[in-house]
Amino acid sequence: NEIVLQNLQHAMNNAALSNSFQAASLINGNSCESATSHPVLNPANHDDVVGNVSFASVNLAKEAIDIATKAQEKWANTSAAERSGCLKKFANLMERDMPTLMMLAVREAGKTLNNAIAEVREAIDFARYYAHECETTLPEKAKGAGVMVAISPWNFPLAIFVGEVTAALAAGNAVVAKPAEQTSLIAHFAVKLLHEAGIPTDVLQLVLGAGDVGAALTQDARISGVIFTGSTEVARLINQTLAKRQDYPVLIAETGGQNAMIVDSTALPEQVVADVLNSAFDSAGQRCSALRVLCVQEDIADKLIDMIKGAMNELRVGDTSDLAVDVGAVIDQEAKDNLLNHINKMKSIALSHHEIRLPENQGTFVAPIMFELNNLYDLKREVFGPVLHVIRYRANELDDLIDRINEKGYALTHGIHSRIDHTVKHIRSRIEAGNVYVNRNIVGAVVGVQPFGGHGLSGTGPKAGGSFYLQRLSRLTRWALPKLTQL
Ligand code: TXE
Repeated sequence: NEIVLQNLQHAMNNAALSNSFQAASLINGNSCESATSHPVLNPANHDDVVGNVSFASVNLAKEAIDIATKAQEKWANTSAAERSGCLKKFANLMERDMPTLMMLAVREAGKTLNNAIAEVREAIDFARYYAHECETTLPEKAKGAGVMVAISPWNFPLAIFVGEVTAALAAGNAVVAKPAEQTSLIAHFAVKLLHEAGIPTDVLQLVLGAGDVGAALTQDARISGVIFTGSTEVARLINQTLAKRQDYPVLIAETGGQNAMIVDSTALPEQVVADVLNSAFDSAGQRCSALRVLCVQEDIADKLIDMIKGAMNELRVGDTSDLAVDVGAVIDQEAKDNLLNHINKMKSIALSHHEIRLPENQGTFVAPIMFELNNLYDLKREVFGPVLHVIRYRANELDDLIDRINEKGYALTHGIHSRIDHTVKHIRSRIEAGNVYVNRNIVGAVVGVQPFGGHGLSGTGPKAGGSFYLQRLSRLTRWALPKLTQL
């Protein structure tokens, strides 16, 4: 495994040397540079300039919708086999260019090498899965919904971007894609591959920019809907915009979580420790599915918390171009400032905390930290980084604990560690979640096998990588928007 990783690292280094990364919006396939461009810095090492990006104006965003609107019918009338063929070819092209895509995931988004491999594999799985769904489950009469806007975050800069775009294309939509401003380079690279794979340049437009550009796209009355992954706040704004319309636009939103893991006194401590570390600190905690609140039964709490502290001390934090590193930098200075703000507040509220030391560095690192809290109410908002909160509960407080977790309103991922079947069944039946993980780490989607998504404040469904996704993106049925209170 080590040798495979070293070979991949070598290929990535070559990809970095042979390419200079410039990204601009792709409107009808033309690269539209603006007067201002800005450098993209590696979050782990600000001396490493990964490339340059130029952002679109709101006018350019409108032009993208013009072109996509004209192209949609043509695309909707292609056969499922043709659309599927392009997506399969795209998957093969991602495999061909895996070292470059991984290198971008490491240097632009701060992924570890292992996470970068998983990222590219998930993107390939999404493309193949929706290609397959398009040919097998989508009725031939499905003609898409129209022009879909796909807005994606930086934390899975390739997998989520590709999942949204390929699903919308498979269902026969024209697509205007707006990736997160922090990870424009990898999205630009992916769109070039989609065009190379045969997706017509008028059917898929790439618009680069921040929230102002995203908002302009969602406010355009010509679009038929939005696929969004990101914060609950922005999802709410988009929902409000679309709710003003009379024509049932589609909204698929996948947002944040406040994910808990309940560990009872029968759990295997060694396994719990490994799963907690992975669930809370992998990707520097920047996963919507990451573990935020560990709930430990009182009887084993002292022992387990001590073991977690010991294991945390062994975590290696640093530049993810080093194969030995477990935890990389957080995405940017704003994310770091938000996290430090939360950490400072928590230090004055928490019963205790355990923080690991950071090595000297040039990047936006936040040291993994664990807080022990008196109760769940002390945790007000979602935190998006390497911060774990722990609370204790007594056996007779289990139902109350579940109620308090549910009251938070997020229903995304939760975990259970227990060797008693009855306890597992009981928690499962009461806890609100999109996905529940039993006696293992909390992970995200496994495309086609374990569709992923939440409800309540965590999203609208349908689950990504599952069989209803393409139905929602086609004009077969009219779907009401989620209630505003849900988001
Ligand atoms: O998300 P934003 P950010 C959550 C997590 C995190 C928070 C902030 O809670 O703390 O989001 O991350 C675009 N109209 N997750 O700031 O701001 C924006 O340009 C239209 C959960 O990145 O929601 C980007 O492309 N679009 C998560 C995308 O929305 C707008 C993944 C997401 O940005 C817009 C990442 C607007 N008004 C963050 N404003 C998960 N579920 O995995 C911004 N955007």
